[in-house]
Amino acid sequence: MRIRVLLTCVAAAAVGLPATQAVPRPVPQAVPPPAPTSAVADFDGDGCSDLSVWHPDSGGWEVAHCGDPWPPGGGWIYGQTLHGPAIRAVPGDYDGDRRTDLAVYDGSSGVWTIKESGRGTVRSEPFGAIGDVVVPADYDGDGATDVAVFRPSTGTWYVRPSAGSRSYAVPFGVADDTPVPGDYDGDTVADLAVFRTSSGTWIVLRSSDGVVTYQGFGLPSDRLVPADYDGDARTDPAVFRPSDGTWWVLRSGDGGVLAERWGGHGDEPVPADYDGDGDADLAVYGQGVWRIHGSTEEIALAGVPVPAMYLPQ
Ligand SMILES: [Ca+2]
Ligand SMILES: [Ca+2]
Ligand SMILES: [Ca+2]
Ligand SMILES: [Ca+2]
Repeated sequence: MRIRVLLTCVAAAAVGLPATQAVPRPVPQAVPPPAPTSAVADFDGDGCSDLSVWHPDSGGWEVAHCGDPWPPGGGWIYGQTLHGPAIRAVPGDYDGDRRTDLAVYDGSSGVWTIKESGRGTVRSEPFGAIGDVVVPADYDGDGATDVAVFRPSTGTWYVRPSAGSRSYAVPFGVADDTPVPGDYDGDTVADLAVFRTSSGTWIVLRSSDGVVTYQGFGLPSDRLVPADYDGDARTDPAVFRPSDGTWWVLRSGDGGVLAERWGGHGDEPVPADYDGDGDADLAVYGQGVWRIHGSTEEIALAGVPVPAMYLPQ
């Protein structure tokens, strides 16, 4: 739209219109929706997830931008954040510029430290207590990740909306639940959701209508890997079974179930949209090597894989 406005002004000047003549206003266009839910670990904001790792011992981040030739050249970036035994990476787009920000959470103090990609500034926010589980997501739908925690002891979610409204608390879930926030109803607002391990049930509080839904899917021993695998902009309940490397995905689009082996025992699931086509790709990381579904290439990049930091803990 910016290009169109510029051309209009240039055209008016070229034909010698008086300065007071109104330049035709551009036709309002729909605001593009926030980045799809599958665009995790997208440090340059091009819509595809970047191969990236975080080093807990040094606080260093290494990012090889997707689409760049391997080994990484100009697209390679490197950043530094705090490190220590209680520090965990919490990547997200906290300033809403569509680029993932380097961010960490100190579980011993409840302080978030975020290096905003837009302005390059670092901000610290105390939000959380010892024992809380971090659940950053876009709960107010403004396109920016919100700082948030789930307190298992009380089953309460605490959210600090990025749009500036007051922090709030919502009781949803019980102590043994695993929080699995995502946009299950596709309204671009993250839904509070938990996986009830005792029964293998996904319980979602839909942001669109406030209705709570229940869906049995997965076993207590499965790894939880919710993402948008069918590309309909709705999070799909999904699990990775470490014992045999099978992915089970409950597709939101047609309600069908995808079961596919990709990876094996000891591999860590790292689903993300590595080719930028709008849906999350099955992918695993094991012993420093990445294997992405649909690619015969195996890529060595060792550290804590950043896409895994988006998955439920
Ligand atoms: Ca950002
Ligand atoms: Ca937000
Ligand atoms: Ca939603
Ligand atoms: Ca989906």
